[in-house]
Amino acid sequence: MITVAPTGAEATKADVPALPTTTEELVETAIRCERAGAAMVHVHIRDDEHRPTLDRRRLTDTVAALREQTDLLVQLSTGGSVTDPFEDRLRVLDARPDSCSLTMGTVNFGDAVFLNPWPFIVELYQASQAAEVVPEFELFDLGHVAALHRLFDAHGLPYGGRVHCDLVMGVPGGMPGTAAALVAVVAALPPQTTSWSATGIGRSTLPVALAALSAGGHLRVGMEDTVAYARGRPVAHNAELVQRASVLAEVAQRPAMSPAAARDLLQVRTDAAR
Ligand code: KMH
Ligand code: ZN
Repeated sequence: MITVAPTGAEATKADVPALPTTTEELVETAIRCERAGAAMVHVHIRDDEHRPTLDRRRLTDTVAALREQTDLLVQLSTGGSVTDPFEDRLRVLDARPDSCSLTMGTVNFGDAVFLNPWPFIVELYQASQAAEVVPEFELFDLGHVAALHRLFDAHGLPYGGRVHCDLVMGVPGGMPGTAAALVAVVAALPPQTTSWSATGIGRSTLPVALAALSAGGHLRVGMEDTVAYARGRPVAHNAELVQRASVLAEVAQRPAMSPAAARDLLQVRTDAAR
């Protein structure tokens, strides 16, 4: 399964003009990435000034637009940007995505701190169970894996009964984007885990993708995680990164999964909207 994370909350439109920040750009990106082999889109939205926002109406409209134009699973970020308040991050679920990200602990994030205290994790998890939204557990560090064990022990399985994790590697302040770190985290995942993917930030993109493919994982790529295709060569379009991931997956004889197969893998709800 290839997930594309096309926008994120960190890069600015001024610095990275190819970043999809409007709904039109996001939908165009999603269409091209689906054709290139993506099955899921991890969505952060921007306001009219291209700044990160968790505006509820805009989130709902974005989910609808993506569903209308693509068959991709729509995953909304509940991480938002490091300055977003907890209440706004919880209300992301009101937009009724197929999936939501759920980060399993606080982590230094460059010069900032990405806050995910335990009570917030539990509240968001229980809200995802009630809303029938499948969480993707974002793991930035080995300690986040320990928190995942604790979560299942105390609060049971997620909606749908499947457990999908995503290793976010190479964030300055989190685990490094290396094969050794990936192997350590995968070995420590809870037994309830049914699938996992990995993404490497910046220059760790390729090492992490290759390690994930060889270790049986799925892939996340996109301009949220890297804005350079190669040294000194900016990404021109997210579809380039998806295309490269598809080629790597093909070479590894693990070809890209369709959205329908991903829906089955993650057991997202079958919605009247579809
Ligand atoms: N933008 C980061 C602070 C998520 O999407 O849930 C958080 C993030 C994780 O991107
Ligand atoms: Zn994100």
